[in-house]
Parts: sequence; C-alpha cells; structure tokens
Amino acid sequence: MTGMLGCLLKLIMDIHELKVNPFRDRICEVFSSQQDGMLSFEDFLDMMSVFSDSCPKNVKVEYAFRIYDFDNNDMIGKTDLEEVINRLTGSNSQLPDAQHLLKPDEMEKLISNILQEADLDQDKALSYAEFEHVISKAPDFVNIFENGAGPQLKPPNLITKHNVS
Ligand SMILES: [Ca+2]
Ligand SMILES: [Ca+2]
Repeated sequence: MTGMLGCLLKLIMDIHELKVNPFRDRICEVFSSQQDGMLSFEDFLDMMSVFSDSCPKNVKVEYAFRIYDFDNNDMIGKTDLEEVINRLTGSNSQLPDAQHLLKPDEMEKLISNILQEADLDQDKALSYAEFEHVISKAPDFVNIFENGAGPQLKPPNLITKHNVS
C-alpha cells in the first residue's frame, strides 16, 4: 500500500535529516531514556513524533529548550547560547577541527543582543518562560524539528553564491 510506503520513505528521510542536524548528539542525549545518548526503540519513536509535523508546538519548544540547555541546569545561559550559535553557524565545538565563524566580539555582541531582547528578569540566562516568549517572536529557533538543518541564521556574508549556468 502506498500509504505504508509513504510512511516508510518519510521515516528514512527524517533519519537522513537527523544525520545532518547540527544538534544530533544533543538530540540523542535528550531523547535517551537511559541518558547515555543511546536510543531504545521507544526513545526513537518518541523522537520521531516530536519531529513530525503533527507534534504540538509547545512540545517542540519544550524539547528545543532541553536540547539548547547543554549543561542541563534548566536555564539557557551564556555558554549554552554560545554553543547554540556556534552550531547554527556551522561550527560544532565538539569537533576537533571546528572553525568559529564569528569573532569573539561578534559572538559577545550577538549574545548580549539575545539577552537584552529575551532575558526579562536580567539574570543573564533564559528560563523556560523567557525562552518560550522569545520563540513566539522568533519561531526559527524551533526549526531544528522542522527541516533537520537547523534555523537559517547564517551570517549574511556566508550566503552561498548561486551557480549560474
Ligand atoms: Ca544551561
Ligand atoms: Ca532570565
């Protein structure tokens, strides 16, 4: 039946998208019920349901918060934001050959802009409520579950040139 085949193809595509997702190691950690980064079949199904289009937005936001909270302290602080930005701009500090596309002062400025906008109680970190609030204004931040490639937040000078044939 084509319905079944369609589902299977979608699943395979989702797995492919996950492979290119800059947050894949974090996603596996967050969805791992043993918290060892390994996914059981149930964990895997949970993960796929969050990636599916029918998943309620608030659930996606909740998981996005957990994924972005790298040190698991229930707050998205400066170091978490730095890691998120590095990954969104294509440099994963977990990789030995990571190239940082943003200069330290640009990173500093970007983080202070985010905090200025989103850190309502000015404790230099985003609580879940603050994160939820900023998401409502910048929905791109939950796109990690939409297309697997992460939000398109590339610095303007990195926009790839189109090949004109
Ligand atoms: Ca944190
Ligand atoms: Ca705060």
